[in-house]
Amino acid sequence: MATLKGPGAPKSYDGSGLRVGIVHARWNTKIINALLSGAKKALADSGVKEENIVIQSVPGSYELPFAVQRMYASSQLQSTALGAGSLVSAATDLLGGSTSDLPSLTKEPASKGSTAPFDAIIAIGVLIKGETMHFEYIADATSQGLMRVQLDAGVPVVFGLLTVLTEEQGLARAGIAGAGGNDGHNHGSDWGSAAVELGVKRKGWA
Ligand code: DLZ
Repeated sequence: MATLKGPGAPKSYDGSGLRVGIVHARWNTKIINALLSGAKKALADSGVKEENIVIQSVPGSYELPFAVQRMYASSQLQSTALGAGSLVSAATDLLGGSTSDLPSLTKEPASKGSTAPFDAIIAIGVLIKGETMHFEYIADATSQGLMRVQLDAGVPVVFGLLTVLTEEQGLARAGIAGAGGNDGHNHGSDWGSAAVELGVKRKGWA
């Protein structure tokens, strides 16, 4: 049945060629963990390979924009360094030399995953309103920061920041059974799907 809320009829995108980053805050861990699971499941359901999902954590939501920015920049650097490393290796092979003294960044990483820059990054945080103005400041700064990073870097940053009035509302939006107003829907799942859709579309918008 069609509903008013949510991203509309689901369309599936093939995420098998994508590399996706997730950065999550640790405040309100129970809700965060459920949202993270929902996001990971949606990525896997769209074909994103486990080895191409990189997860980092930060203390609180306020740290998310900086972490996303550095994570993306370092993935670009790693990709460039490895590309340069292959060229140096090929040139050294041609000259009959050795690459064993090259800086470690130019060597193949231990992971079997892709070394391409991230196609999308999901930022996950849960802000629960307290009695002071902290909530408003952090919510505003984090939202603005995440938007700025995605436009400056040209990489989709999925807005996985829940801003709720009570813990109960947070639990409900993470699909945790028994929470008030819970329809079983996990918003993390929408964020995983959004990352795949934007990651795939961005390749065509390059
Ligand atoms: C300080 C703070 C407060 C009051 N509430 C939350 C919250 O509900 N969710 C969250 O993710 N982080 C919270 N923080 C921590 C800040 O985001 C940040 O980690 C600290 O101010 C250190 O920069």
